[in-house]
Amino acid sequence: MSILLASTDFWEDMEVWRSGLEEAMPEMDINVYPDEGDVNDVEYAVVWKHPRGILKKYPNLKAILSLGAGVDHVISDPDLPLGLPIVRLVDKKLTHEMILHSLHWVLHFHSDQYLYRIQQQSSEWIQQSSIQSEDRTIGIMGLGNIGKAIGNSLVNLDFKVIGWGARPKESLGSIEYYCGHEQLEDFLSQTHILINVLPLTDNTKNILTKNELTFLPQGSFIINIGRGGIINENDLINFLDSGHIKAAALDVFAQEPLPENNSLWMHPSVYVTPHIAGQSNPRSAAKTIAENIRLIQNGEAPYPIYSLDSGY
Ligand code: OXD
Repeated sequence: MSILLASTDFWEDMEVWRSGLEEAMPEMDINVYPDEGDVNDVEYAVVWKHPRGILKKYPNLKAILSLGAGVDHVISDPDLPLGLPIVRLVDKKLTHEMILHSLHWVLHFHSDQYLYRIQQQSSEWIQQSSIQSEDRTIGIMGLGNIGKAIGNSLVNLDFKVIGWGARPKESLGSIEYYCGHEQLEDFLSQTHILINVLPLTDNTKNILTKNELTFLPQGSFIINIGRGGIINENDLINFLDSGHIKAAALDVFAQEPLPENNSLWMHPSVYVTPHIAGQSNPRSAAKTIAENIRLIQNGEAPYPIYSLDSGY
């Protein structure tokens, strides 16, 4: 019985993940691809952008667990073995990082830091009049574990927070919730700072094109920490050029790494970060992954399992 760690992205971190998992599950053999050991022994694949096609090599595979929050990097493998549970990573350290990243940009835009930076370049001393946090509406698209946690931390700072998602939700405390395409306009038209946390699914792909971006109030901001394919990048650039959207902090892109010649790199109103908003923390995430493997071994369901129906 063994666990296989496989990634094409952060090879250099794989030893850290291995020792985290070894500590949490000393009874297991843990290998790092391409050193897979006996293929018949591999029961759990723990992956981030694994080399395409490898997972069908393991006849006794019981589950695929993601090293990150999303699983689009798993399900996009055309050779994925069918019928196995695919387990997302919900880890409190990762959620915490995403909260911090979101707070950073919300505060940056809310308190005009982007403007003071521009003013400084021409030695301009202009005091912008400040807006109270309760008069600023932050709209969050994607109210899963991470979106909710970000929303609650902004509520605690007195921002008005509203949320949007594809499916009805139980009460979200003081976060007013908008649901489905019919309520998207209502949601967007009140949103001064939009935070996208949505996963990429057939339903969310390109959900924000010029038709929807028009609903945002003039001078709004966008923070994208969900997935790049959700916002049409050409339409976003046009809205930034016209000033309808004042600035965007983008951590995720339709193509990653962001190609060198992509105009988002040089756009004066765009802040690019290289998909770092919620980096998995091997020390805490290895424990979460180990707990899920134990649940499967005991015949119980790991959490959360990717659902084919909802696409995440
Ligand atoms: C992700 C992650 O899924 O960084 O994007 O965890």
